Amino acid sequence: MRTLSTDDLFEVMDIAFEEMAGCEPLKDTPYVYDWERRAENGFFMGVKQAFLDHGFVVVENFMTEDKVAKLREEVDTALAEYDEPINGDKEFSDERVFISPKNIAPGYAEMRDKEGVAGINVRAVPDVGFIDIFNVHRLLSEESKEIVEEHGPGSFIPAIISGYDDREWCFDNPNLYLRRSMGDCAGWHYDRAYGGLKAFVYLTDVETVDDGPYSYALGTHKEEKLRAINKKIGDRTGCIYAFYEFFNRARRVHALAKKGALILSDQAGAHRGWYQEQGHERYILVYMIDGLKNGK
Ligand SMILES: O=C(O)CCC(=O)C(=O)O
Ligand SMILES: [Fe+2]
Repeated sequence: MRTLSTDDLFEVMDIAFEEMAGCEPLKDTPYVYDWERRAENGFFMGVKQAFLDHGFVVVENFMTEDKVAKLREEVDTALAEYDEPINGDKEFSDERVFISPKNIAPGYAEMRDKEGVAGINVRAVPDVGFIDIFNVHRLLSEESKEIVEEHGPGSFIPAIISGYDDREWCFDNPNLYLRRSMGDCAGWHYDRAYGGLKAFVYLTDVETVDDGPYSYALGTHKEEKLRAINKKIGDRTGCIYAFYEFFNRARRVHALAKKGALILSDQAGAHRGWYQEQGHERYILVYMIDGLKNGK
């Protein structure tokens, strides 16, 4: 009898978990589109269908290179200005929390949720070194604020997500993620505290897995039973994020794309940032999109 390798064993377990949960098979709808082909028949319906089927869709060339460059330049300037550690949030941050205006020192959740506070936070375990810039628009020029607006709430995204389910969607504060040489980070998870959608725009080329792409397990957004099984395992093992490690690996995709690409993602599905190699950096503009049910 052939002995199973660890990889084989995990593959068998992944499939067994899906069968136990009665998952839908992976759909073959394409999940990569090109904004430059938006005038072609079926473009918008294609993007919409992909998002429904997979909970994930990539639209390349969504932001032009000059606009990406402008945002990058201003973000880098802002980062260089906030080099004074102010406060540490024990649960989610290491000791480097930089905020504006400088006399307010909120914690992670407050910066995430509070409109008007631009905050730069460096995360602690399990995302050591991960930099969040909350309310990034507050640090930008009027021209760049407009770029942020026109690629989020002012773009085609509201039309794509309207009728997605019974929730009403509203754009929350824009954020920016920066990861540099982050070999380790949180594993596969869903967003427990934040069950909504996110739209990401890459501000760096993320063309190989070494760049630490955003990664997604297609179709897992709809698999409530599978998510519940995973949650139980995560709770029992003391995982501090919302564990969603077990799914058929055939579903796993990496968003590999040049700067300017848009990724639309349902955060109820299994996702993670991939491991990054030394010397690689990744900037992402992030739109949080909240789902309201009956106005709540
Ligand atoms: O791309 C990453 O680094 C992880 C992002 C993530 O988990 C999220 O935005 O919810
Ligand atoms: Fe997440």
